[in-house]
Amino acid sequence: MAKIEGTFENSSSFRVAIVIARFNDLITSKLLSGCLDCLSRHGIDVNESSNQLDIAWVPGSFELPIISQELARKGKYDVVITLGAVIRGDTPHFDVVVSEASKGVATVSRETGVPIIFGVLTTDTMQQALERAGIKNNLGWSYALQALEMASLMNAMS
Ligand code: INI
Repeated sequence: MAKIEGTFENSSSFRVAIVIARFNDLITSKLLSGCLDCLSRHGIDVNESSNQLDIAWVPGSFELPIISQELARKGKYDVVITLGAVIRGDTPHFDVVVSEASKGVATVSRETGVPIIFGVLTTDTMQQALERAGIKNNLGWSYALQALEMASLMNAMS
């Protein structure tokens, strides 16, 4: 029996791309902080001069898939992390943005073979988003951890 799983032993060697939405940047910038903290604590150079990390900004979560696709196709990254925040409020636009972002990210990941982490908060209120972006917990940290696990798991599969 083969037990195939990701570990955190070689995390410091991975090359990571982050694609982050400017929409709701009060939230997404906090997710980014948590994400960078996790990557840094796992040995990844997150400084401006890093050759292990690139960060691309997009207007909103709707645009996450296309830029993730461009980055994944470069063959340079072990994993791509998307960061966004879609807050329901009263608008049906919410469903469109969330649906396209989630389906798009899943499709790009399967088609390129590069793991792409869906780090998009989907909440009913700004308060809930703030709670998940640092007031109670910072899910950006979790998304980075999931990225390192998936990068390792993909290596284990090859
Ligand atoms: N983009 C988000 O990331 N979050 C939102 O809550 C949001 N809302 O509510 O509209 C949002 N819209 C912008 C969208 O992602 C695109 O950038 C825009 O439609 C241009 O394509």
